[in-house]
Amino acid sequence: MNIKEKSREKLERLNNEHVNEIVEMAVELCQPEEVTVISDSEEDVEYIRQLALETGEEKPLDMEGHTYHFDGYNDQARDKENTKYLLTGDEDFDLDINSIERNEGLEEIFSYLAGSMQGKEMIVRFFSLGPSDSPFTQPAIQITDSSYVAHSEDILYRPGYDEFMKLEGSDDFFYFIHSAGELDERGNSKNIDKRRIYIDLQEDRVFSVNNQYAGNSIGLKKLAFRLAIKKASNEGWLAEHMFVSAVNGPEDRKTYFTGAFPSACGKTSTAMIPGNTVVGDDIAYLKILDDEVRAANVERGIFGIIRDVNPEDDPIIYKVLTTPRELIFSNVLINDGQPYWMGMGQEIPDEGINYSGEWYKGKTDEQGNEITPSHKNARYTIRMSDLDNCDARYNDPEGVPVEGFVYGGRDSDTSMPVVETLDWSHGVLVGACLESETTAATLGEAGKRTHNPMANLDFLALPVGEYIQNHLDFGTGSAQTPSVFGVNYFLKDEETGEYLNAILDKKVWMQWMDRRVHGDMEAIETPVGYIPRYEDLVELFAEYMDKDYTRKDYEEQFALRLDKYIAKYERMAEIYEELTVPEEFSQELKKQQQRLQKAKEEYNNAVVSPFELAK
Ligand code: SPV
Ligand code: MN
Repeated sequence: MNIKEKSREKLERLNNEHVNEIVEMAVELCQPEEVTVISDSEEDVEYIRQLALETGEEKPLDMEGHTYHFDGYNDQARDKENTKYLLTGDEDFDLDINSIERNEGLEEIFSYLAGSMQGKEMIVRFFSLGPSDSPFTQPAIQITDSSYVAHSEDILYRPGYDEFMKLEGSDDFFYFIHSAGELDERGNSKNIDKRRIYIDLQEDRVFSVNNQYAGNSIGLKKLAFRLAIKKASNEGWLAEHMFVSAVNGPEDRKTYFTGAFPSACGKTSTAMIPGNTVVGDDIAYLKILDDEVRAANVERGIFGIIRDVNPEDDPIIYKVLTTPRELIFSNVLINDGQPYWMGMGQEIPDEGINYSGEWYKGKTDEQGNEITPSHKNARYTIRMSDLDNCDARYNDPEGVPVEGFVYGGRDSDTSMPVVETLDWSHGVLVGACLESETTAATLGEAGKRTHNPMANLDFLALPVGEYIQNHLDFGTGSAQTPSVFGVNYFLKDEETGEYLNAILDKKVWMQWMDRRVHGDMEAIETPVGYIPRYEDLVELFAEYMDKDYTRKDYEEQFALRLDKYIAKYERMAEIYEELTVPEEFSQELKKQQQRLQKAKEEYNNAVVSPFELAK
């Protein structure tokens, strides 16, 4: 095995026996042809950019700095089935979270990793999750045989070699060992049936093999996130699937919010509301510092869905994607040195190269399904600092002060567009009762509701009751507890099936949250929380949307759909009765049900007008 002299020196300089042991273990197991250790120097970062081109994992496009990458045809999203926690003896996570007996899992994944880097170069990189030199800093090592993974991580995460110097030999870091495994003629992972992602909470490490899609391969993204959720719970802080962004309120007032939404429920679009500024779009660490709740973006980049990014709906991102800079497109259509994607607001060619190889319009797969020109989960990888609306404090080592939490699901017939919860523990209830309806675009029955606590179901690394307890404790740990809001952008008219809100109405909801946080507007108390007064929305819609907000709009959107709410909380009670949850939480759920029952007796109606509630 060939470890280059310079690489050896870089390891020696860290003077950390734990790092050395891990690198040795990875080398012995994966048997790479050579090992390259990457520091934070520009020379090393450039080495990886070039390597990605040399290996062909990325190819250049006509636009300067732009490259594209393809994942294998069946490797286009997170593999939920084969992502498992390694658990021992009597450990068990509820909510059907996948796990495997630890020794059995280690044995299996080691057998797939054995010799997986033969003939390949093993890259060892050091990163900082969260800003470096900060109370949020979480050092992490990525070991991978994929130059695309190593390059993506450079765009998405802060460099961390210097953080490892500061560790002074400690083992307080995460590490990730990834191999794409054997490759086919297109350079894609061949043994998809042996794709595994195994999370070892005991050792703060994750092994990932036979895959390339970033959600599976990039240790620092959803794999580190799972380790962080567990660590946060042990240490009394939060790791959340949340955006962080600032509402620009009256007189240049800036108010920071964090928000959790299941996929395809408006998370990125909320973070990117025109006029607001963005700190992060995917994962936040929240800690109490100086008696305030502060949030930091774990990442410094965005791995975003490219579908429907066009000059009309997403002007800021569109501009980034169409001007020279370092960025990676994945799983889009390539034709004559140009990238194309669905919904880009421009005609797409009838042929080109895509994730299926040579592509032509009408091409079908083996099952006869039409292959779309770009995959519906095709993505771009860019830096936060590329965005015109990047918040000035996106890299602040102290984080940003959070004054409101937002939880949103996809709900066609129950939840109001915006509600402020009664207090923190009611907010925890609303977060823990998030549901999302499947759309025609996802597999399975359309309109089916799935329960997704805090939009974090896919990443929970502990029993949900412990996770909820940590949330309950966190809110009371600072002088100023953030307000908690529920939003729903997907309410429909029952008869016509039309959405009751316009896409950008969320801008008004966020402004209302800003007014509420600062005590500038009163609200109406209802059994499900505080809702806006009609006259306040008239004012906000006029100011921010230049729109007449009618009594009819208000009446339809903010009607209290009592029977539906009662049914929702019955579903939730059924789920949570089966689980071990904190008594405070069970009481909160009961109180919610009782308030709804009481309203039902009082109004004796399935639906109550907000004008009625205001009386
Ligand atoms: C998500 O699916 O929530 C993502 C993309 O942010 S992935 O990297 O696949 O997790
Ligand atoms: Mn995500």
